[in-house]
Parts: sequence; structure tokens; C-alpha cells
Amino acid sequence: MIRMAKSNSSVSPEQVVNTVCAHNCGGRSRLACTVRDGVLVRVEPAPAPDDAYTGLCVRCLTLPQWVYSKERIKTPMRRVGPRGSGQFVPISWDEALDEIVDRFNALIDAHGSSSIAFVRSTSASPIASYTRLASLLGGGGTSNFYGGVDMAVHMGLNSTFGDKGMYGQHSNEWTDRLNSKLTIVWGHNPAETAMTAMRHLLNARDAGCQVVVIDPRYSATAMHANWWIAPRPGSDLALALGLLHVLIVEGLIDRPFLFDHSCAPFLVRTDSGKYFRSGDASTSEKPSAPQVWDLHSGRAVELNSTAAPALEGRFEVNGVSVATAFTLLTDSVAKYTPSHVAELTGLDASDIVDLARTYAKAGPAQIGLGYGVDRYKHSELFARAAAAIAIVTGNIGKPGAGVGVQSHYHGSHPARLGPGPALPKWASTKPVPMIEVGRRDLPVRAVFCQGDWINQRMGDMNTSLAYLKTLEFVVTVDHFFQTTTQWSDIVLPACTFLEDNSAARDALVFGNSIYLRPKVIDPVGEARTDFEIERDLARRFGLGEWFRESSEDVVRGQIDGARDPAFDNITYDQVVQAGGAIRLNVPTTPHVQYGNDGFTTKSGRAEFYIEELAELGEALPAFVADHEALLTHALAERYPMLLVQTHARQRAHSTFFNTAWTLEIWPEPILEMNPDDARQRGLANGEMAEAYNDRGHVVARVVCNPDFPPGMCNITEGWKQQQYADGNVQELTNSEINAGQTLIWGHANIPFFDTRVEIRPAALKRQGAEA
Ligand SMILES: Nc1nc2c(c(=O)[nH]1)N[C@H]1C(S)=C(S)[C@@H](COP(=O)(O)OP(=O)(O)OC[C@H]3O[C@@H](n4cnc5c(=O)[nH]c(N)nc54)[C@H](O)[C@@H]3O)O[C@H]1N2
Ligand SMILES: Nc1nc2c(c(=O)[nH]1)N[C@H]1C(S)=C(S)[C@@H](COP(=O)(O)OP(=O)(O)OC[C@H]3O[C@@H](n4cnc5c(=O)[nH]c(N)nc54)[C@H](O)[C@@H]3O)O[C@H]1N2
Ligand code: SF4
Ligand SMILES: [Mo]
Repeated sequence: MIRMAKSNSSVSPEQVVNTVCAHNCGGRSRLACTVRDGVLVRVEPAPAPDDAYTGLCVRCLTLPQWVYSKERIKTPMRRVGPRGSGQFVPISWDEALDEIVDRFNALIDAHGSSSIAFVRSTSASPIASYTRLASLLGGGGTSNFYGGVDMAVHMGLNSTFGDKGMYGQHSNEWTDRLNSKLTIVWGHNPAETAMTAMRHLLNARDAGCQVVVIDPRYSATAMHANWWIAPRPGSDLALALGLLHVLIVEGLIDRPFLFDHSCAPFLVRTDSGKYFRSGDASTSEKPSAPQVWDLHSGRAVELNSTAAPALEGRFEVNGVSVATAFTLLTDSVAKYTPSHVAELTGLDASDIVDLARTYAKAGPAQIGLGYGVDRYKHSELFARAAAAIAIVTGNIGKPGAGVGVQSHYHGSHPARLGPGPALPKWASTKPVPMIEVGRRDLPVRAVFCQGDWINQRMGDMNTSLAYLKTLEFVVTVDHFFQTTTQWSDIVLPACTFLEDNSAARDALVFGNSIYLRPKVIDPVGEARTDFEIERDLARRFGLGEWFRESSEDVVRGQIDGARDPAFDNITYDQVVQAGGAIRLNVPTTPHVQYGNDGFTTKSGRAEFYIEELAELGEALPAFVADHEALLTHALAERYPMLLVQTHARQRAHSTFFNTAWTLEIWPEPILEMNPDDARQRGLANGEMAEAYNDRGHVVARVVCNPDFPPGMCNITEGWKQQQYADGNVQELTNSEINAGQTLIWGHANIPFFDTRVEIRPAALKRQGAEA
């Protein structure tokens, strides 16, 4: 991480423009961009209104190489060879846009607007993601491929604490780490994936907070921990249940918190698993609040009519057997004794006991989740178990406590910008869960991709690719030729976040401030912004009336129209005058989630028990051992290696895949594994190997790492098709659909890491590789 350098703008004719990084590492770093004669020549950190949030990573020093890369798409292109051949010719913007409009209109006339689907990059501008156009097209809106990544952990947290939106924030502000006595960094590698937030963790550690990293790999973050705990991959749910077992058996629980803020005292019918309510026998009645057991009268009553609800116990009410939710939790974790969990996770039983005790006794303690624990089939159950650990110990709603994702912007003040431009009431899209694409019949015949969809967003790529080949028309808008462009009919050149013609491309909240993202340089080649492309297409579709504003107008509306008190007395003009960033109207103390506001669940309490999931046996977060990562899985014998795809320090996903400085350090995809695993397969460091399973294969160079756990290997996600010697890591990844997630949330997360492979020396050698 690089701290601020002094800008020399005052002594040279160069101009320094401050903007905010748009790459989806989530860091939102404020960048000071030096522009000389209209050319971006240097990127340094720009001061944030609160210095706690000043800083950037080394990747962004390479932005000039990124933005002026020779691989930039400079003009619109039309496919001329067979699909997939990569043969394109330049065409004019008018030709390209006309062709898209003609083809889309013909499909809409023949098959309706759901025959078109939109899909977007996570780095896209929040106000220019083609969502407005997608909602208006054909008078009924198009299909919308959504979901699939980073969602399981949020599903679990949202189910427990109340829905805060799919990427809702449950953790306290970053600077609150200093108030923690212990923090568990669980399945997260901020030293590489949240570089600007890592300092808050290190500051806390230096101030005496114990840092515990739970990761099967000795990660760059584990290096900095006081305690590194390495369970077998995919076994964290068992570990969390084991910790709950110890906490409950040893009485390391916060009874007042459980009584006042959780579902613990609610009675549950043991026949149906549903909450027991008044008039429970009659299912036709509108559900009222769950009842509790009154210890004084020995009856089931409304919660607010007793001063003595039971926390524990099994009872009979009118012939119905009931138990408190806490008793069901206690009983459900009874079998996760330290020794049983040791078998399931590969850990020492004494470490499990120690961790539970240390966490409960430390003082305010945090659990910071990453997305390494999001990419297994039952990750939402894991997140619910992790949340239950915080609930039973009362580690929520106070400084230094909390449980939530601690990546991306999670750790910012939860201030909300005002809404974007109004749309008519009928405007909407038809959601299609990404994970189901290619796996069920869809009405879609054409796809509009903002960014690289097939390489980046889809597991089990051969299934998705087969689907893509059935489509009649594919459009991709991107900065670079990448994997999906290869399969497209029309390719459009998009401006990067640095190029624009507008004073305010986006506004965003980060940390405790509001930032603008202005134009830094002119568009490269004939590139246009996504905002302009969406507007130009809309006009051609006869929808121009909904796209009258400039991006600056939209941003002004979002700031001046914000109803959040954090924006009181803050106007767009003031943010501009302040140089594009201003501190929000929020307290100077770090924000604490659930400190003042209650939970937004139906009961207003933290709900570790979810009655809707009783039919699947998941009302409590049970350990479901049916997923590919586990050694007990049927595929484990044939495919003994687990392949994860961590996020790479030198890229943000695929971004920077082609910058010279990052390639110098890490020029090609590597397959990292323990030297013993390599040796057993006749492989040595630096040799080319093939990882394969029933879904596909990839060829990559082996890097032997003695710190790597036996049985686990890694190829970082984000390499582009043209960088692989053969195959693609995404051919191997799993796309199994989770029923519980689908039942509650209507879609499932892609279990990218539930991927077993076997590895052998590659028959095919990369060109130029040593024999
Ligand atoms: N440099 C860089 N930063 C990024 C990104 C990027 O591409 N590059 N991407 C951004 C995005 S969108 C995301 S979602 C985040 C992801 O970033 P992270 O949340 O850090 O996720 P990963 O890198 O996927 O994995 C984190 C850690 O989980 C570990 N892990 C794997 N399996 C298990 C398991 O079963 N149990 C446990 N406890 N740990 C496990 C891995 O070994 C790894 O060290 O990073 C963001 N930041
Ligand atoms: N196997 C495996 N796959 C994964 C993951 C994993 O762990 N394992 N992680 C998943 C996760 S967590 C995430 S968040 C996704 C990220 O997936 P994406 O968001 O799709 O990844 P990016 O590489 O950021 O962007 C994809 C493409 O969009 C282009 N692009 C970037 N910005 C813009 C823009 O402003 N306009 C236009 N038109 N194009 C733009 C980029 O050049 C790039 O080609 O990847 C997922 N894929
Ligand atoms: S890639 Fe991430 S850490 Fe690096 S400058 Fe951009 S936002 Fe900051
Ligand atoms: Mo992500």
C-alpha cells in the first residue's frame, strides 16, 4: 500500500485531476491523476477527506499502461469469420448501433422483449449499466442475468439480521477495528484483496487486538496474524457449529442479549418446525408473532406479556410439543463436539475449544467474513452459523463487535444517495439467475454483455459456452478484446472510468465521505462511455425521452435528492467546490451497525432459526456434507485435489490482465500446489500440468509451494482465454444449484470452489516452454 506523495502540480503545466478508482477490488481509492498534454502519465494517492481512507495499491500505478494498452478496442467491430474465430472488421458507430437496434427489434417483434438479455461487469458505472434501457425495451423489459457471485454469505446474514439488500452491510466501520480485542478474519485475504483496508486490521493488531485468520492456505494475511487456523477447505460450517457447541456447553453466552435481541426464547413446534403462534392450530389465520413460554404461569404467551420468558426448555401446549429456538440450537450443535469437529475439519480439538473460549472472553470481538467462505455450496448456512456465534455471545451492536463481510465497501457509513432518473411504472426486467443460464429453457435469443461474461461470471464454462453458441446474436461492450468478445457478433469500445466528457461520471459513498468521479482524459480512440452508448441506443429505440439528462445531471440529482441525513447540508455544488470529495454529515466516531437501529427481520430480532427452511431441514444451520469440496464426496477418489481460485493480488478480476508491469511479475496462469502433491504426479516446479475433471480442463505452469496444504491447489481467477496454454479454469468450476438459497432468495450462488480435479503432466506444452 502506498501513502500519499506530494503532487507537483503547482510547479509544472501538468494538470492533476482527482478521481476514484472504479475497479472491483472494492477499495474505491481516491486517485490523483497527472495529465500532461492530455495524456495520463502518473497515478498517485489523492487525499481523502478523512486521512484514514487515503491510499491506493500498486496496481493502479499501472493505469497509464492499462488505459493506453495496444489491446484496447478502438472502434466498433463486426464479426466476419465464424463465431469464435475472432475475425472482426471495424465499422462505424452508426452501423454498429443500427445493427443492434434492427436485430433486437426483429427479435422483440417475433419473440417478445424477454428474448433479449442483459448482463454486466461488476466494475461498471452504477449509473450506466444499461439497466434503464433493459427495463424499458419492448415496453415490458428484457431478461436480466443476475446473481451468482458473492451472494451466499450475504444471504445468510440477511436471513439472520434482516434484508439489507443483496450486498447489504452488516459490519461496523473499518476504523472501529481499533476497538476490537479480537478479530477473526474468516476466509478472507485482505493483504491481497482489500489492500487499502488491510491497514485497519494491522492498526488494530498493533493496538493489542488479537488477529485470528481462518484459512486452509497460509495466505499473505495469515502471515500477519497472531493465530492462523487451517481447517480443511469447505469445512468451516462444521467448525462454526463446533464453536457454538463449546460456547453453549461452557455457558459462554450473553443471556440478556439472547432474551432481548434474538429469537432464542421463541417457541417452535417440533412437528412442523414452524414457530408456535396464537391460534396455531388454525393455519388459515394470519401469522402473529411467535409465542414464548412464561415461566411464572407455565403457559405459552405473547412475548410482551411476560417478564419471565424461558430461554431453554421443551413444553406441551394444547397437545402440541414445542421447544425454544435456543433449545433447538443447543440440541442441534450437541453432536458437534470438539473431537467430532476435529475429524470433520482436520483441526486439533484443543484449538477448537481454545478459539471458542478466547473469542468469548476477549472483550468485544469481531468476525470479519470474506468471500473465500462464500464459494461453497452451503455458504449461506456457514454465514448463519458464524452469525449465531456473534449472537449467542452478544457481540453485536457495540464498538469493537459485529459479524459481517469486511471486504469491498463493507465498513463504510451506510449513507444512501438519492434515486437516479425516474422511469415509468411499467419499466422492469425479468430476472434470470445467472447460475441457471444454460441449465434450463430460457426465452433468450440475444445477449448484450457489458464486459466479459463467459470468462468471468460463469462457472462450468463449457455448459455456458454451449448455451452461448445457441444464441442468435451477441453484443459485447468492453475496453479490451477478451473471452466473450471472441464469441460476439458486434463489439463496442467502452471508455474506461478515466475517460469521459463529463464533469461527474458517478458519485459514490466510501468510508465516511462522498466522492465524485470526474473526467480525467478524453476518450481513447472512438470509445464512448457506457452512459452515452445506453443513451444512443435508447434514442434509436424511440426511448430518448427517458435519457435526457447528462451523467452530471444524474449525479447532481442523486446528491441533492438524497433523503439520508448524512447528506443534510451537502449539495452537489459544494462537493465540486471541495475538489470532488467531502465528508458526510456523520459522527466522527466509527459507525456501529445495529447500535441504535434494530434488526429488520419480521420479529425485529436476530433470527438464527428460520422457519421457512424447516422443510429442507435447514431451519438451523446444520452441516450438510454433500458438496464437492469435502473428502467424503463421491468424486474425491477420482479427483483427489480441491481447486480454489483465489483473487489475485496483481489484478482486480481480469482488470490489469495485460499491463506490462503486472505481467513482469506474474506473466501467465500458475497452478499452485504442495511439492509432495506435484511429485506424486511426476511434476516438478515450473512444468506444465493439466488439471481436469468431468467438466473440462486447463493447462498451467506448476508452482510448488511448501506452505500449500496437501490436497488443495489454486489457480487465481481472472486470466483471459488467450492467456491459457489450453482450456480455462472456468471449465473446471462447479455450478451446482443450492435448493435452500433458491427457496428463500429465488436464486443460488455459484459454488466456484466446490471443484475437484486430478492433475497430470500436460501433453500440450505452452509455445516456447522448455521441453
Ligand atoms: N487484488 C484483488 N483484490 C480483489 C479482487 C481481485 O480480483 N483482485 N476481487 C474483489 C472481489 S469482487 C472479491 S469478491 C474479493 C474476494 O477476496 P477474498 O474475500 O479475500 O476472497 P478469495 O481471494 O476468493 O479467498 C480468500 C481466502 O479464502 C481462502 N479459502 C479458500 N477456501 C476456504 C475455505 O474453505 N475456508 C476458509 N476459511 N478459507 C478458504 C483462500 O485460501 C483465500 O486466502 O476480493 C476483492 N478484491
Ligand atoms: N472461477 C471463479 N470465477 C469467479 C470468481 C472466483 O472466485 N472464481 N469470482 C467471482 C467474483 S467474486 C466476481 S465479483 C466476478 C467479477 O466478474 P466481472 O465483474 O465480470 O470481472 P471484471 O474483470 O472486473 O470485469 C469483466 C470485464 O468487464 C470489463 N469492464 C470493466 N469495467 C467496465 C466498464 O466500465 N464498462 C464496460 N463496458 N466494461 C467494463 C473488463 O474489461 C472485463 O473484461 O468474477 C467472478 N468469477
Ligand atoms: S485496484 Fe483497489 S486498491 Fe488498487 S487503487 Fe483501485 S480501488 Fe484502490
Ligand atoms: Mo466479487
